Amino acid sequence: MSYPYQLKNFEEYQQAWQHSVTDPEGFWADVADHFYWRRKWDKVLEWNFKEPDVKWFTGAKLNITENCLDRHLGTLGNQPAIIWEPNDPEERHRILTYRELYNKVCQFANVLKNNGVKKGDRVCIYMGMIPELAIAVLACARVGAIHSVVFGGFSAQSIADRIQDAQASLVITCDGAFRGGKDIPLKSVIDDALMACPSVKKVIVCTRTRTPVSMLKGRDVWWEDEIKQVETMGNPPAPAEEMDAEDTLFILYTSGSTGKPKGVVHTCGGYMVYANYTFINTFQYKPRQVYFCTADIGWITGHSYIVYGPLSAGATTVLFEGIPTYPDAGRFWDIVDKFRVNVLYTAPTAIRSLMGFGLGPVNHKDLSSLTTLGTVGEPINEEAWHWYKDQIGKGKAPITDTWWQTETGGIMIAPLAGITKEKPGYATLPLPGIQPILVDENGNEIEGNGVNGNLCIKFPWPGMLRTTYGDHERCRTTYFATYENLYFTGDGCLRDEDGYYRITGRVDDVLNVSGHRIGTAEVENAINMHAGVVESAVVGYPHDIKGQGIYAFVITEKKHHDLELTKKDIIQTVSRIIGPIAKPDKIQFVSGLPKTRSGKIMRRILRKIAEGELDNLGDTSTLLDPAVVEEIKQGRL
Ligand code: 7RM
Repeated sequence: MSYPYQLKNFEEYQQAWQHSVTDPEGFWADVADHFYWRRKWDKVLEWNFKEPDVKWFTGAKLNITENCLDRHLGTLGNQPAIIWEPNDPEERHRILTYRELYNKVCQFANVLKNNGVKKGDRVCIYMGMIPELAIAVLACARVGAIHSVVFGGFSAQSIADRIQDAQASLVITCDGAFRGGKDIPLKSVIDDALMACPSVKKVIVCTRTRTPVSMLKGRDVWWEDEIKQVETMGNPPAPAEEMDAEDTLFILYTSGSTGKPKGVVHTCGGYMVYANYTFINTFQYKPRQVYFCTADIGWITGHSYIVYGPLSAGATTVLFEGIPTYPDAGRFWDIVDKFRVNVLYTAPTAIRSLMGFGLGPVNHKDLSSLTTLGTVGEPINEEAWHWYKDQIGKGKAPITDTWWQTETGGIMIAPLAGITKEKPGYATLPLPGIQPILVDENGNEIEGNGVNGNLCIKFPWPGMLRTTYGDHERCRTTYFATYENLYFTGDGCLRDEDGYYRITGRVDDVLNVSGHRIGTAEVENAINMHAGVVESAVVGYPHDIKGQGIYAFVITEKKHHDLELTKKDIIQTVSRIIGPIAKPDKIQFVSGLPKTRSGKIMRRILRKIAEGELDNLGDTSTLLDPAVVEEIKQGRL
């Protein structure tokens, strides 16, 4: 593989960015030319941000798996595609070459077909981080089914919501998943979820933990048995389904400011081009390098930068089943050492947490293979940035702080590693093809440098979301209605004197806890499910490791009960309704909440209290009951 569209120096970056603004269609056509299309496009781009209606590469036909697998077989057939590192370091790792991965994806594509899956069907995938997860994702793409991967940390209720919204007909899961010292009983969670999901006709269960499971006759089948079936059929070929560039590739649910997560829709052609282009340019990936992204495939980072970006580039991608601190806080460094990892892409929360263990777990690990470091998911504080730079990169590996979102499909603002300048805490400059602008509350563009505003994007890019599944109006109101003719990111942003961008965090009611997006309304809904709760309000507060912690103000029924027990119950409830990632860190019982005369909760005040900024709460005189603020301040945790 060579990457003719990989930018090599700052001049090329500047020229490419200019080109992408003056002639976006020409710019993207040049990139897209380097993929395998069954048929090329009639038109590069048609768009309006009003409806919105955005189409890239219209008329083009392709299958993304032919770009990730088939086209590499001749040259890279024996190269490792996936290196899998198990949770337990004592267990043997697995290496799948491009040919082996291709064969397995084809086999499982036939399994899907044998189980009635057709183009356009929705398939929910709920698995741990094992190679079969990547195989399942790619097999869906091969047969034209729309995958909806649900992170293994979500609860039965969350899965059920997502399955119902997408009307999925098939679920792929495992008996269980190993994560650190825990076994998560995935199949039993699925069984609970499916009680409320009549659309699901089949469940394919892959063996991992050998946890006992119950298999429902006529519905549940074993992955391994189904593979044997395909082998008995003599492993027939699995031709890739011909997809339109604008056919849906996948749905991925993400939290917003309302209580219900949205199904972000990505399409085959544009997403492929964008995931690949951003992978190659941001990380400056060179053929044969070993690349390790520590995200979970259940999040967009895993979709774009464990599976589709790297594989479409013929890269070697490391898939790690476990967690950074198991069996000890040196695990990432052991993996870097073991596989001679060149590019490491992780989250600030992981860096901060590992930093807390000191240098013991880092010392005596050979990290000399590392040429490039990346971060994603949340703002990185300077201390963590420098630790990453000095202790992990030994001062010589560039760091790329990548800003992007589930909705953007791929990296938007980031240094091109080693090519454009880096600045601690800054995502720096937009990739060529991306036109960010800052606006004030009225939607007026804020020009010049040394300014703060809401971050918007003013021109389409191939990886952007097309809709939110089953509810286009929601897509319009969430992203395209706040400011006319702009995509609104929900993030606040600073553009410094040099024109470099620094993301300051969400300006809506979305929290970012350890790089996971969680809506405050979602957590409130879950808390309110608890029988003793009357009302609640949730805000974020600065947390040393997680970035943000969850602070819940809760009104309970006026009964004599054990408040400590109620706290535990509430945490349990949130864990059951959403998943452990949404558990509140602090719960303060209050007798009332600060509300405006129209009954709207004044979150601004609660946020200030949670942050400990008690002296500057602003004007509270217009509140329905100003006295309640004093009580909340007194009881602050
Ligand atoms: C990739 C991903 C998106 C939100 C986004 C931001 C925050 C992501 C950075 C960042 C500061 C970064 N998708 N965010 N990257 N903030 N610097 N480099 O995380 O949909 O799950 O979250 O995450 O607020 O809007 S996501």
